[in-house]
Amino acid sequence: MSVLELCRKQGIPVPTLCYHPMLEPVGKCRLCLVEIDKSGKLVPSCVTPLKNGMKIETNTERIRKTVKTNIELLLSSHPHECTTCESGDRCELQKLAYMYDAKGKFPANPKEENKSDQEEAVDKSSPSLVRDMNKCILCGRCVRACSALQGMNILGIAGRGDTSVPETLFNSPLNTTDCINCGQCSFYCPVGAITENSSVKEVNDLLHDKKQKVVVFQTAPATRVAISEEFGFEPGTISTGRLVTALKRLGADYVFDTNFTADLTIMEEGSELLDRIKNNGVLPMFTSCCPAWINLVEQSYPELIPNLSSARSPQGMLSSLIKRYWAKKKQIHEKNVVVISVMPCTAKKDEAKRKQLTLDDGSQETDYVLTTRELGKLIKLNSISFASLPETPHDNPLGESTGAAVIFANTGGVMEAALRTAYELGTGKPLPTLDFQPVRGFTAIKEADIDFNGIQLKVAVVHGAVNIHEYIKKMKAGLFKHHFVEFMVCKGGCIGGGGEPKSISDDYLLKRMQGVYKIDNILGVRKSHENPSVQALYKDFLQKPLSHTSHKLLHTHYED
Ligand code: HC1
Ligand code: SF4
Repeated sequence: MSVLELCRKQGIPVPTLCYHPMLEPVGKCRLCLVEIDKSGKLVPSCVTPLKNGMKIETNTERIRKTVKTNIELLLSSHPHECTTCESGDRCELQKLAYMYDAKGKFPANPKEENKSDQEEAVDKSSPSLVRDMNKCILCGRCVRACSALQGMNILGIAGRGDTSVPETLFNSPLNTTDCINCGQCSFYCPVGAITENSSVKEVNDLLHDKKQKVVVFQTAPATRVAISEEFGFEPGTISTGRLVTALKRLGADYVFDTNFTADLTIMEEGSELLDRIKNNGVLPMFTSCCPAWINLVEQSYPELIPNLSSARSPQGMLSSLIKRYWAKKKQIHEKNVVVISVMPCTAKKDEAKRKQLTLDDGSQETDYVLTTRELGKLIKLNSISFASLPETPHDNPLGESTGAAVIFANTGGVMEAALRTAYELGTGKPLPTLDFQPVRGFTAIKEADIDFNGIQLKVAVVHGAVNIHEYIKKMKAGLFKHHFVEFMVCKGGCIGGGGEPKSISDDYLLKRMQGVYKIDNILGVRKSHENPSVQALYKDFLQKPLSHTSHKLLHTHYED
């Protein structure tokens, strides 16, 4: 344990910028300074190992002065655009500047003298992210997230000293690299140097002038246990009903639930798995709901495209159903419906733009994607007091869901939900226990064997892109032989998505995960095939899983 970890555990405040509990410490920003055993030397506590009997000073005059100077040094080369910066009130540098009263005489915009360099440093090429390297403070958190957590190495520190900056190879625009849009770099950025490519303005304008449009929102499983963090609540606080009320107050005409199509995904994907097993189809079959995972396969492992389930993600399924089925039933022209999804994920913005997920006229089925963070901003912008909102249920019929759907948010959740249904439909018996522990928790690669009437079904769950690379390497070497594998690119699954609130406590992922399982436990119906609205949809419209209509509306294809 480091000195900093002890301090955090004991609740002793120590300022940090380059440190994040999920990343390897590097001792770069020189803000977490402490003095050990009155040695007269200040050392960064994040890389100082704890020793028995150590005397640690965290708050001497010298420490306070040095930390303040180091913050002022950062501010001297940082643009003063705090009032308009996307990072807003979650900027860690801004908070520290206020706390340490860092008020040096700084140039208003230190890089002003060279406007073209300044503009060149802003990369807006990605559908998911914006990189403004003028605001970079060189903490290296984005680089560590991209390399150590994701194994992607899209960003690296280029140059030396004052001119060094995290860059892509040859400083190419992000959309020309193999970036998978996971947004982990934006999640870990403590300032506004990497942010989501925001749709807040367009959505806000639309909500204030709907121009006869019917505005329909959909809410992803993971958003309901994280949105409240934007308003100061503990991670994992369940806010499903308040989330719906907030969207209605913002002007939503309908709020449907992505969880509904998570249940539908289980019906389609589960049937596809049983079909592949029965008919010697391509195995292992891979889940297809994580859009950054799809990007990874298409860009880096195209030979594995046949292994991907053809089922669209729940976001893709729901937008398709809203425009192609529900709107028709309501006698609303699909062109007059605007679908906005609220997602924990920046890659969903990229998914929404896939040409496979457009209407016949080429318009997007999902018109806008807001991350959980963006929704927090939109709610604040419209002076809605989230904490005091009453609860409203989702609209139906595309808003009814089960416990199996909500656990999609956690690593292992898609697998557990699939097993609850596939086991019962395949064997005629329910799973001995619905809480399927072998696929739960934060172990990088989880494996389980399930006895399917004498056939051993071998499954695995992998989360975090760095572990996915490892899994694929071993699978290709013949070390893994599974029938069905769940892949989620972010650590913890969607609860750790790149668009989730930027919590920095040590246990925010665990708390979100527990919140999700709590919802599953309190819901009366916990198996996707028992969702009455899903059953009715098959009866009235889709007929059966993998039917012609299902294929048209709920499935997709991939391209390298
Ligand atoms: Fe996810 Fe999914 S679970 S991918 O993590 O399959 O983003 O929450 O919405 O689409 O349902 C994300 C979450 C989400 C989809 C579902
Ligand atoms: Fe790396 Fe993901 Fe950021 Fe792309 S979005 S640069 S892959 S961390």
